[in-house]
Amino acid sequence: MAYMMKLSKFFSLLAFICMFIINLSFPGYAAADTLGNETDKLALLAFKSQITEDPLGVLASWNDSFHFCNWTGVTCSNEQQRVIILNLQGQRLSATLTSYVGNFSFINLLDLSGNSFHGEIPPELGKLGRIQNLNLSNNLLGGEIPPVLSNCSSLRGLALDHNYLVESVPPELGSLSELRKLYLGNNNLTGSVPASLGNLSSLQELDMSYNQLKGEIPSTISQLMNLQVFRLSVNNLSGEFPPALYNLTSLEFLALSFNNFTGKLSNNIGLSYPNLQKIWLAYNFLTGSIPESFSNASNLQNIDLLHNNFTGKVPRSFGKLDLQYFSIGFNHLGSGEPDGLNFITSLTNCSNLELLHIGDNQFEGVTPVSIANLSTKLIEIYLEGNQINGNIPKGISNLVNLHTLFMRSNYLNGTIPDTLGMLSNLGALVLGSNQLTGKIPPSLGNMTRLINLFLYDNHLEGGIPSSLGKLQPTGNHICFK
Ligand SMILES: *[C@@H]1O[C@H](CO)[C@@H](O)[C@H](O)[C@H]1NC(C)=O
Ligand SMILES: *[C@@H]1O[C@H](CO)[C@@H](O)[C@H](O)[C@H]1NC(C)=O
Ligand SMILES: *[C@@H]1O[C@H](CO)[C@@H](O)[C@H](O)[C@H]1NC(C)=O
Ligand SMILES: *[C@@H]1O[C@H](CO)[C@@H](O)[C@H](O)[C@H]1NC(C)=O
Ligand SMILES: *[C@@H]1O[C@H](CO)[C@@H](O)[C@H](O)[C@H]1NC(C)=O
Ligand SMILES: *[C@@H]1O[C@H](CO)[C@@H](O)[C@H](O)[C@H]1NC(C)=O
Ligand SMILES: *[C@@H]1O[C@H](CO)[C@@H](O)[C@H](O)[C@H]1NC(C)=O
Ligand SMILES: *[C@@H]1O[C@H](CO)[C@@H](O)[C@H](O)[C@H]1NC(C)=O
Ligand SMILES: *[C@@H]1O[C@H](CO)[C@@H](O)[C@H](O)[C@H]1NC(C)=O
Ligand SMILES: *[C@@H]1O[C@H](CO)[C@@H](O)[C@H](O)[C@H]1NC(C)=O
Ligand SMILES: *[C@@H]1O[C@H](CO)[C@@H](O)[C@H](O)[C@H]1NC(C)=O
Ligand SMILES: *[C@H]1O[C@@H](CO)[C@H](O)[C@@H](O)[C@@H]1NC(C)=O
Repeated sequence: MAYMMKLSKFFSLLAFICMFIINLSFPGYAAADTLGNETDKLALLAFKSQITEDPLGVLASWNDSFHFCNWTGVTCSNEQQRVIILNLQGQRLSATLTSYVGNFSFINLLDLSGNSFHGEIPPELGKLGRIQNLNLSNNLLGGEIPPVLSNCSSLRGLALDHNYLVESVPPELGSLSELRKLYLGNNNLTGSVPASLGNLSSLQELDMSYNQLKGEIPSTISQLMNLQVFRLSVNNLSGEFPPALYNLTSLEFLALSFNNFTGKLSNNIGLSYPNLQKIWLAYNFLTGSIPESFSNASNLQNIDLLHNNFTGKVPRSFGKLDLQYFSIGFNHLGSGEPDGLNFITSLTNCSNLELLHIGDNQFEGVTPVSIANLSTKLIEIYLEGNQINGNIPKGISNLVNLHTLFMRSNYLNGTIPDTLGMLSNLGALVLGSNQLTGKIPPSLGNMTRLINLFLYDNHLEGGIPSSLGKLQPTGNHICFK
């Protein structure tokens, strides 16, 4: 041990002596540094020379009255006075990106997001060996993603989303072993999801939604053990719901809506994702039943399974979750089950529920009166397009924050409860195509925010109550016939 200490002391001393010698024998060391920061200044001036619009005048300070390290958006390292940050986020600048940006060899953060940069991404960015965050999101950039960005081996965040990028995602990006966040969404990317992305072992967030990616999700994705956010909505992806996804146990947000996924969900899906908060699978071709195990994902708040081919009963276990958003409309759920709506009673435990969409399914039976005990935070309820019979429960008037109540195209009978008039926030009341009888309650005139009132195709009688005349201003759509 003592021997080791001595040895390490010896090496420190040696290092010190060496530095001393280098400084003595290479006075050019300092000169090279001067040249270095001169390079940065040249690059900043080249960057500025491309700017065609600067409505906020952010680059006004970029002149010789100030050292470039004091120019707006520029941060330098203290000692060497090299640019380490260039942050011009949201400054409404319009320009093409000069290839000189590749000369900021000490840069750590380059954030040009939220401007109007156009043209292509210069491949010279691949020279930025120290860059940790490159954010070009929300611009007008076109062309391909330069594969050479994979040379930026320190990258932790790469955001190129909300541009007009085309062609495929370069497989080379799979070598960015430090990458935490990869945002490529809202572009026009084609081709498939590169299997190499499975090598991004540090990845926490992957967003490639709103592109034209096709093919299957590669099974290598199962290696992304730190992935928390996985978003591929609005693409042309296909194949069975990828089994590889069940290995992503860190997932908090899974979004695959608007693709062509088929097949069933694993019965154990909820057990796979202890941290899951949101799952969006709307507009696919998923079949089978909705797994009961979702209730084991105890952090789940937001479920969107709209417009798939799910069948069978809705598990009552959803009441165990603190759901905010429960959307299972446009499926084939509830067929032939007279008690198929009983799960609504279990949802009364969800005290933060804001949206309930079970419309356009095959639910039968009477609306449970327990609907009145759902969360008063509810803003939207969609029950339309089912085979629901019986009365509209009076107690629905408890749901004082409702903006939207859709119950059209069912077999509802009895009268319209006059208590509905208490829903003073309601903007849309859609009860058309049912078997409602009796008079239109004058109390509906109390719903001063009502814009859409649809009562057509029922067996209502009597006139239109004069109180409804209060429902102003113009632009209201009131339809009785
Ligand atoms: C570059 O750095 C050197 C040493 O820190 C300094 O003397 C010189 O003024 C700097 N040049 C510019 C253009 O900032
Ligand atoms: C440099 O910019 C500052 C701030 O915009 C301005 O006050 C100054 O007049 C400019 N100097 C030159 C030489 O343009
Ligand atoms: C930047 O400006 C501050 C004061 O405005 C000054 O103290 C500092 O020396 C300037 N930095 C450089 C690198 O010129
Ligand atoms: C990227 O790295 C490769 C291999 O290390 C090298 O040949 C190439 O010149 C680099 N490109 C850039 C733009 O730095
Ligand atoms: C990029 O910048 C935008 C704001 O313009 C921000 O919302 C986003 O989180 C940034 N992305 C990364 C990966 O830093
Ligand atoms: C993608 O391409 C289509 C046509 O190929 C075009 O209509 C659309 O605007 C493009 N979208 C983006 C975000 O570039
Ligand atoms: C996805 O489904 C749509 C609608 O059925 C179809 O038009 C499209 O060709 C499908 N795309 C793929 C890649 O399978
Ligand atoms: C998922 O993990 C299990 C073990 O935890 C492994 O046997 C299986 O091969 C993995 N699946 C995929 C698609 O990687
Ligand atoms: C899924 O539902 C759609 C629309 O309801 C239907 O056209 C299609 O045949 C169904 N597919 C399967 C596999 O059930
Ligand atoms: C409404 O329909 C239910 C079941 O379909 C029936 O039992 C009930 O008598 C009907 N009530 C009225 C008022 O028509
Ligand atoms: C609602 O309207 C009815 C009839 O138009 C009226 O008698 C009643 O007082 C109103 N109720 C409230 C709470 O405003
Ligand atoms: C770095 O940028 C390139 C353009 O990509 C220029 O051609 C070089 O002259 C520049 N190098 C220096 C030292 O400024």
